[in-house]
Amino acid sequence: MSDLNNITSNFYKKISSVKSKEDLQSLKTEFFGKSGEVTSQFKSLGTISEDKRKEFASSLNKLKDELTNELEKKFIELEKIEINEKLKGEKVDVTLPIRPYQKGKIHPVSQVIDEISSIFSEIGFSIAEGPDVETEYNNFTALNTPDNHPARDMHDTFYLEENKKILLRTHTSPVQIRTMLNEKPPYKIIVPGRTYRCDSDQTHAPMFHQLEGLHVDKDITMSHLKGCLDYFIKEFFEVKNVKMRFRPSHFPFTEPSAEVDIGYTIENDKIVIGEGDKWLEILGCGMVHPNVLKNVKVDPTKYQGFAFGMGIDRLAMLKYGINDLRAFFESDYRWLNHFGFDPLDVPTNYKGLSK
Ligand code: 2NL
Repeated sequence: MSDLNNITSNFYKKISSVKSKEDLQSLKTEFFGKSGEVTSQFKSLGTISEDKRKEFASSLNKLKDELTNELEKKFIELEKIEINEKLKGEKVDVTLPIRPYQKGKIHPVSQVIDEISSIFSEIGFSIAEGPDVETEYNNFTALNTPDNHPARDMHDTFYLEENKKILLRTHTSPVQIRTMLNEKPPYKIIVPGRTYRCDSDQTHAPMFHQLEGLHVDKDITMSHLKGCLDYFIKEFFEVKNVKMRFRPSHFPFTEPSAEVDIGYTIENDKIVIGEGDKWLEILGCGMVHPNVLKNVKVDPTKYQGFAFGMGIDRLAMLKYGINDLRAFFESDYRWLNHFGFDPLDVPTNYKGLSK
C-alpha cells in the first residue's frame, strides 16, 4: 500500500513541473509504459497472497483512474496554452489602414453589373440568376418564339445536342421563365448574366453579357416602363437630363414592343450622353406578351407587366470610353489595370456610382 502512496505523491510532484506535451508523454511512459511504475504494480498482482489481492487490485485501479485523469487534464491545459501562444503571434490589428496597393481589379463588365444592380435595388427590384445551359423550352417556346423563328436557327444558336433540346441560352429571359414558374406573382426582378450566340466579329463576341428586367403585377402599364427606364438611364450615365425616344419594334415575347434611343453629341472627340441631335440605341423593351404569361400559368387578365433587355458590354464601352469589344475577353493584365476598378470601391447610388 505504501508503494502506491509513494507512486501517487511522486506522480503529483512530477506532473506539477511538466511544461510541454513532450514532458507529459515521457511522464506517461514513466508510469504507464511497458516497464512503467503503475504497470509493474499490475504485473505484481500475481505474486500477492489471495486474501490481499482483491483489495490491492481495487486500490491499484483507483490509482490508475486518478492518474490517467490527471494526465488528461494536463493535456487539455497544455493544449490551451499552446493555442493561446499561437494566437498571440497571429494577432490582426483591424484598425490598421489597408495595404497601399491592390492586387487585382474589377472588370468593367462586373463593375457595370454592380452599378445596374445598385440602381434597380433602390426601386425594389431583386436580382435573379440561372444556368447558362438551358432547355429549348425555357429559351424559346415559353417565350412565344415560334418553331420557325430565325432566332432558333443553327447559325445563331449554340445547340448542345443533335435534337436541339439543350442549348446555351441566347438571352437571360429563361431565368424570368424559371422565376415565374417557381413563384407566385408579383415579380420584380433584374437578371444579369452570360449569353451566347454563334457570332464573332469586331462588334460581336460569341459570349456576351445581358441584363433583363421584369415587373409583373396588377395594373402595370407602359408608363411604369417609361418611368423606370428614364430613372435607370439618368442614374447609370450620372446625368440630370436624358433625351429618350421609344421606337416601335418587334420581339416575340412582348406586345407592344419598342426600342429605346437616347440623345448624345460628340464633344472633343468624346461622347456626351443626354443632350444633342444624335440618337443611340440602348435597349429593347415592351409589355409582356399574354402568351408568355399563359405559358407560366399567370392569368393575363389579372396580371400585366413590362420587360426590357440590354447588352451590358456595350453599356460598359459607352460609359467608360472603351473602343474594342474583344479586349473585354482577352484577360490582358495591362488592359485590366487600365480599365479595371478598385475592388474596395463598391458602387452605390448614394455615393455616386463610379466615383
Ligand atoms: C434586347 C431586347 C428584350 C425582353 C427582352 C422579356 C422576358 C420575358 C418576357 C418578356 Cl420572360 N420579355 N424580355 C423583352 C423585351 C426586350 O431584350 O435588345 N436585348 C438585348
